Amino acid sequence: MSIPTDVLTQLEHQSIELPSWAFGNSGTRFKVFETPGTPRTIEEKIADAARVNTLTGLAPAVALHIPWDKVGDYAALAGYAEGLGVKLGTVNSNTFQDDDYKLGSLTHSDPAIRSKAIDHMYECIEVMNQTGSQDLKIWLADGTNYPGQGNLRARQDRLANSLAKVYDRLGDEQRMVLEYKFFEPAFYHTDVPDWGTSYVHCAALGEKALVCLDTGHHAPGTNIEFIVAQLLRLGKLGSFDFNSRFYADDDLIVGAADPFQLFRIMHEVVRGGGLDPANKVAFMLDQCHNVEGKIPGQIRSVLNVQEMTARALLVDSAALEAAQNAGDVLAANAVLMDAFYTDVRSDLAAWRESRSLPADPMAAFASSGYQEKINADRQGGQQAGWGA
Ligand code: LRH
Ligand code: MN
Ligand code: MN
Repeated sequence: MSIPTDVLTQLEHQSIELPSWAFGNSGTRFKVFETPGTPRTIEEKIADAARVNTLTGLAPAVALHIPWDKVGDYAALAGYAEGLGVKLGTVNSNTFQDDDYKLGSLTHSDPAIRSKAIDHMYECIEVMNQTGSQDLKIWLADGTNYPGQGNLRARQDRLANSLAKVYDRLGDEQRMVLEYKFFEPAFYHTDVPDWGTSYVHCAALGEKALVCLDTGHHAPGTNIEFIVAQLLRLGKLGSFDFNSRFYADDDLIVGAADPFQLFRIMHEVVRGGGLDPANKVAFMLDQCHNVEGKIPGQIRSVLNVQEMTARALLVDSAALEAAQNAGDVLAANAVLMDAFYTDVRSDLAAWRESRSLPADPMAAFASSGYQEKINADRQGGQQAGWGA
């Protein structure tokens, strides 16, 4: 079969932001493996990300993490990125690697520590002013390990208060995306553990505050596509952090652990208008490549997202609706499964070639000599951030 033109047209606008930290060395708490060719600077991370975009046409933006990607002149960094054909995207805040934040950041009981965390968010907004980025991403490690350790309700009140101060600093075109995660590093309670809590805060803040859904941040068995449908329905799905997981926050290649789940998520994205640029849903990867090559790991990831988007776009929505309304359970399920089981890889390869992109970006990267060159040129690469 060949993919209909209207599906290809929708795929043309797809863009998936890459995390700068995917290119740095990372690992587990047991070991961070050194990888040849690892970037030593943010410029080198951007160069690697730009390479993914050149080969796939899918990744025109790079997300920064502050302070991991701190530089003196962000406007110059944006110019450097543009020279390589990419933009600087989401600015990720980091209030999880400073001793002061051991017992919390935006929720801390000490006003001085809350102020320090708020000032960090202001610093990130200043970076956004210089890079022209749209989104400030806030993920908090805040939480407690033992019942009684903290006042759960007072922490929510302080969180609301701190977030309001950050929100007030946002420019007209800027947004805040509040990421939730059910546990880790806190093991008893987390202050933003689920989409509902993120939604409650975002709804109170206003239209520039939206929920960030990291696919690895749910309890096993959670129906993530339901959350996608609900947030799109509420107009509050701001962004995705895509990755996949077998156990917890594994940060594996998106679509690797459960391609069917990725398909179901993309089906709800398509159905809820999430691919329409007017709805401004930002698609980002949040992954770490501990044992596999980092650039090919990112290429594989964006191709997986594209493939599952294409399959989701192939769902015969009229037939699906008719079967649903007729109460024909198995026919409705069959419509969905027909699209999921459709192998779109050769069609997408041909389409890439028609747009002067390599038919097989993985093979094109392997034979390009880029990896060999950076292996030789770069000595002493940086770790992704944590464990550094
Ligand atoms: C937290 C998280 C968040 C951080 C990133 C490094 O687990 O998903 O998005 O910024 O990892
Ligand atoms: Mn994340
Ligand atoms: Mn995570």
